[in-house]
Amino acid sequence: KKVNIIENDQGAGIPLDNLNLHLQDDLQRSGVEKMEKHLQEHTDKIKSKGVQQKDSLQREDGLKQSTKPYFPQAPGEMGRPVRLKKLSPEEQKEVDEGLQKNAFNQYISDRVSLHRHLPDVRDPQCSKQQYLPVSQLPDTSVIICFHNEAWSTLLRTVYSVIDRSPPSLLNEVILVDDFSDMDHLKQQLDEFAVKTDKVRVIRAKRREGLIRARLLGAASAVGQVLTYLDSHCECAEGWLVPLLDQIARNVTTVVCPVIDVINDSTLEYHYGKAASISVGGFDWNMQFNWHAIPEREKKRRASEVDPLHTPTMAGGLFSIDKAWFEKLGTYDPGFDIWGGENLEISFKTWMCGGTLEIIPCSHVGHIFRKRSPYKWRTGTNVLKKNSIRLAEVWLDDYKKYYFDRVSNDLGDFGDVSSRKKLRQDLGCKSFKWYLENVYPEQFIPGDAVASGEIRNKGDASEWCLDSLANRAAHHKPVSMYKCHRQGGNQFWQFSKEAEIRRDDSCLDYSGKDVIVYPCHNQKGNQQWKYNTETLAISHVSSGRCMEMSSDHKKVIMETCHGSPRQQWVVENYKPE
Ligand code: LR7
Ligand code: MN
Repeated sequence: KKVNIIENDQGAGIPLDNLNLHLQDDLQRSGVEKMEKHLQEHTDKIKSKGVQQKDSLQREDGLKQSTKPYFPQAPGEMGRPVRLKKLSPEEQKEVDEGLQKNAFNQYISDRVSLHRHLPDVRDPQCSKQQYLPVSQLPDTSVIICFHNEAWSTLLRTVYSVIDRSPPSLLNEVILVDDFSDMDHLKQQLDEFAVKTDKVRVIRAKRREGLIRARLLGAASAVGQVLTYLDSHCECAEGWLVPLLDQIARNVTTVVCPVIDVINDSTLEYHYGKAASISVGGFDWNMQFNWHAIPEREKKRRASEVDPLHTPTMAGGLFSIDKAWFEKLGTYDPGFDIWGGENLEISFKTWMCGGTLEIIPCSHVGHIFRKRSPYKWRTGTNVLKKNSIRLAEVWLDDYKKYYFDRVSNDLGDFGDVSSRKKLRQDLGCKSFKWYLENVYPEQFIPGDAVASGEIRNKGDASEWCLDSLANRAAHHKPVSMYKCHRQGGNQFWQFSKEAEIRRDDSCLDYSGKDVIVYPCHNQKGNQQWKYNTETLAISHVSSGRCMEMSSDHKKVIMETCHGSPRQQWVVENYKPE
């Protein structure tokens, strides 16, 4: 059977009985009584008034809920999770293929309405925010770049924009095809665009990568504001006005919605309270990360739903005044495929006179996935090259902390002279200013006592202390791995405060494993001592010594006895 997802206005477009999904079950599991009641009321309203629905947060701005009728019981409605029943081997095959191609559950996405309703995820305090009338707001071109996106996720992104944006503010939706080869993204997509009056498709003539694809979109956009989205998003009710309002007040303000998580295996739409929103940071691997709102920022704002200053943005979802984006020199066109551009636009915005904010009353969902499903270029480390260009141009002397992370092996990163000139012509502030004023929480590795690998002397001295670099590795035991001299997961620093750390992650021992834990600056379980004569690394409060396990896999803590497996060579150790 073929699922008709093209004209999918009503539920999944196929009779519910034929769907092999745990519908009733999902309603009970996630909905509890509140959801059932909400759905019932919603259905009654639709029945009694045709399809018009009043939104409690509706204002004089033409904002209204999607007016499509819907089946409350349809899969994924109101952002509920969809789970599959036991599948036949053929169905399972289809699920697996979808996962393989997209790194999210396409099988489920294909069965969720392209116009599904979402709960109103805005904080109740948002109804008190005052926005300028629509007539005083700039209009926007929404630019969505994709390389081999699934049909249902791409179209759901587009429809969520059209269904939930005041028509007069939505100038156009530009779909930039970054040289996809999937069939449905060819003629079928052109035909779709022709049928709508707002959607345009432009196509890259070769694989450009998402950054140059975004520049292609910007070059042909006619709206006053550019709004970028990934190709697997869902804009929630009321998402656009709070973004444009903030730009209308000051064109140098760059704004991001709150990014809600759409689950990659159930398509559930998750959202949290305004107080639990995170702000963006970065580590010295030049990787973006999330943080709790700093105290200074909590004090600065009158309300939890006021615009939130953020040192960096995640990258994919934001609005920027088109002229301001151009003044800032858009993105470095030397950035290939993916990555680095999010930090570039963040640093530039702050350093060159603008402000970067997260707008708590604007929500957009994004399918977060655990791996990248498409091909990158082979032969070069694209992300590293982008990050080196970024550091060369924007980090001043601080670039050395990143270069340490890649063992100062810069390779060929191309020519950045025109980007440096751009920075100079704009008269942007220093990176030091940025760190002191915009991101004072950032750990600066400068005064570390040691930086580099930590190599064990036992069993041929081939084994190094190793961890996973990302935050997800927090609370995981640190382990041993063959030394590779590439920095990364084997890069450690001894801080003056006697921690063994990388960025915000510290080695922590509380009696069981040595784990990677957020640094707390309280010494305690995070205080270590290196003895340059015995080469022992000891834990101050327990008095035990770090030892490599006999299978070279684990780090164990033992009574100190000085055997080679308790001896460590700490690179660049220079005690004060
Ligand atoms: O070669 C490519 N060409 C493309 O057009 C590679 C990707 N793309 C498209 C792709 O189809 C997608 O729409 O670019 C978009 C981003 O790629 P994803 O979705 O594979 O990666 P991601 O979600 O991890 O992307 C995050 O980081 C990127 C690189 O820095 C971009 O900034 C993305 O926009 C960004 N996504 C978000 O900020 C959403 C929230 C994720 C977080 C944190
Ligand atoms: Mn994405």
